[in-house]
Amino acid sequence: MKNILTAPFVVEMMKTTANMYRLGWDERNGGNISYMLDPAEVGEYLDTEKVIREIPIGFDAPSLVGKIFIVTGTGKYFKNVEDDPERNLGIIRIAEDGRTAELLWGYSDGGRFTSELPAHLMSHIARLSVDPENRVVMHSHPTHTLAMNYVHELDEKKLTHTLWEMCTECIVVFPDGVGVLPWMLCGTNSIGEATAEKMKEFRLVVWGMHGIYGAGRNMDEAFGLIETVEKAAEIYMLTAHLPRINTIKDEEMVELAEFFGVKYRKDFLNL
Ligand code: 2HA
Ligand code: ZN
Repeated sequence: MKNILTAPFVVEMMKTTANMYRLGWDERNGGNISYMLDPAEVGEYLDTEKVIREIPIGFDAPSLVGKIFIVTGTGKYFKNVEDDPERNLGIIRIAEDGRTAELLWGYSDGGRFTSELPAHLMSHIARLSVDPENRVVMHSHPTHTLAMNYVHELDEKKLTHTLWEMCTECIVVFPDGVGVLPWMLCGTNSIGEATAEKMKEFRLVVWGMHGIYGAGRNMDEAFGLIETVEKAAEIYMLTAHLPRINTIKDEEMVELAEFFGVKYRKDFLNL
């Protein structure tokens, strides 16, 4: 059996959480990541017959039975993952009953997965229904994205349009736009269901005055989506109070989307 601490998926979780902490997006216990793993690859590092303990997930996820995820722990700090991955991360498999998580590794202090597990697993189900290759769901509190939530209308079309205007590459990176939820109580099945509903349409979902969710086929895609929104939001916050002299026009966004061959939300432009 190979050493789990050298597994590429554990190393990726360590590097990504450290990176997000350093960017200032994940203060204290803010943020969480879930990453669906290949059972054969996990089998190189763990005896997958050995279940450490069982933890109820609090809802039914029949379509995820047998799926294995590495997930950040509840109350754990992104800052600390790199120093003690086994305490701050866990590898879980959804049991036959579809409502229990079998702990295969991690949460070594008796802990459990993020309180946002419903939003994560429901988002995985939603993304997999539109993209069978989806693997990563990521939640974060990026500073400028959050700041923008207080001064910009929380409307999907308007928010996406403003973000697209802020960097030339935005419409190419997230042509599907950004879904938006109003402020809602976090950590609940309701916010999970609302997030998943949006995830059928968007890879990015803003949680009003809380943060953002990103989904992708790998860590780079999920991270890159959030990173690009955050960059655009930063430009917005640096310029929103100044007179706007120039802007990227809608016709230019069409030019970009067509040149790069992306399927974009035409209804989010004002043509
Ligand atoms: O887990 O970010 O939304 C900490 C959070 C909750
Ligand atoms: Zn949060």
